[in-house]
Amino acid sequence: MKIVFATNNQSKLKEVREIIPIGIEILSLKDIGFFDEIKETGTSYEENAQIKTKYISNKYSIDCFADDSGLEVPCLNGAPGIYSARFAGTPKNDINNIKKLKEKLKKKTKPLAYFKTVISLNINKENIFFKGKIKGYISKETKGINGFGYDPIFIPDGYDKTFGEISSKIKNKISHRSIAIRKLVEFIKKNFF
Ligand code: ITT
Repeated sequence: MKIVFATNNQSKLKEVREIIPIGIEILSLKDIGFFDEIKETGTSYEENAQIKTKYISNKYSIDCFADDSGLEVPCLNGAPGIYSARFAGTPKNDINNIKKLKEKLKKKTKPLAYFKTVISLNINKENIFFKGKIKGYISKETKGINGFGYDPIFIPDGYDKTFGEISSKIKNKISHRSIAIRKLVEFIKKNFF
């Protein structure tokens, strides 16, 4: 089967294509000829993920899913959270986001952090959510070139390396996104194969 992943983030697209098994073909927004940005005006991951899938499903009458995700730091009251992509302003910039977060955490040692993902799936005119979460802490140093976003400063529980240093194979086994994607795959296999 073919399904659209409604994202403009090419790193997310690459990750999800690596996680999804053979038999489910992921089409990108470019593949269906969509080149605009969908405004994320919601106040939760659920709302923002659903805004993206509703927009694409309505415009193209096509099955699709989207993920809205973010990094939450409890000692900053959950910031940057749903504002993770544009934490240091617009247009989004990973380096500036990391700089701003590290500045806010400079007096803390190993501050607890969570990556969270909510996937909205629109299929056969039905809408379902799948969630994923991973616990870790924010590293004092920015390390590694793998992944994207806050990966070079996030150390997952049980590891002593950042997601930027860990291989994509391992990130895709343990990450918030991979947990949510595996739930989506199970759902699709159970109901549509
Ligand atoms: P789309 O909305 O087009 O999918 P986006 O990058 O704007 O792309 P989000 O609105 O979901 O996506 O913002 C998520 C931000 O949270 C993302 O830009 C990163 O800064 C951060 N983030 C989410 N998942 C991450 C991950 O696996 N590794 C590192 N940073 C991540």
